[in-house]
Amino acid sequence: MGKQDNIFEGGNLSGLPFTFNQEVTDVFEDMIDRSVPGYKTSLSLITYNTKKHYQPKTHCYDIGCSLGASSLSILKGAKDAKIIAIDNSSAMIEECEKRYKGLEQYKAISFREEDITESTLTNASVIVVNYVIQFLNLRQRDALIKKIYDALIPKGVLILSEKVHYENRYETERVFQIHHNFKSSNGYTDLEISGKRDSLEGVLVTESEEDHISRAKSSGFITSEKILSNLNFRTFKFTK
Ligand code: GEK
Repeated sequence: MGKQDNIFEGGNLSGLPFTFNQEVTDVFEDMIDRSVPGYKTSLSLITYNTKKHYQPKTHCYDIGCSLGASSLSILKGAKDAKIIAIDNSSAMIEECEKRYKGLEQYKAISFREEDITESTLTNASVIVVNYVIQFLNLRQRDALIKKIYDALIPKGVLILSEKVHYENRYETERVFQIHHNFKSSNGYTDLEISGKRDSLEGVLVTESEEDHISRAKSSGFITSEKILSNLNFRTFKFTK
């Protein structure tokens, strides 16, 4: 576990947009755990669904792997899987290499510093995208979900987690308020919360639950299931 997140203690002093740099990498686990309700449950669901859907001699992908938490969850579900973990943050990938390289129990995971919009994906039975496409532009999201569909073998699954908003503005505001309280109860001050929100403006762009389902359907996925709903965060399982 890394350091405690106090990056926005003074608000967004520099006015800079949020990036996954060294400073964020150093506190990432604390940051995601205190900011994303249901994060740990999403990891358990990855293990559970990998156990159910992994098919031997196929790849599993962890797209936007950060520090590899989803990769470790995949590995718990399929001990003989070959896992390819991709992230375009050099700080994140360097930290993964430092933590896991050379350790026998993690040799199934290969970490790649790559922009996922340019990666080639093949022969997969399980692809995990845990809170990542919210950082891509809309055209890139369409192309990525289609690329994932094409890379999956029949009965393969995409497990997708995202922050969402509601079509109804009042519901968005209501849940936004409860999410704010969730972060406060995890020790963030109002200044920290608003500082991070400013820095994420235009960087993390949410869509509605329906947007994600309709994108998956138009990419070809046959079934869609909502497997986790916690405030304004969702996890879906889409099956080919
Ligand atoms: C987890 N999945 O712990 N190409 C590759 N990586 C990208 C791209 C891109 N174009 N855009 C963003 N990322 C993890 C948590 S965090 C979620 C994922 C969050 C990467 C980015 O560098 C970061 O590491 C990750 O997506 C998002 O289960 O911070 O809310």
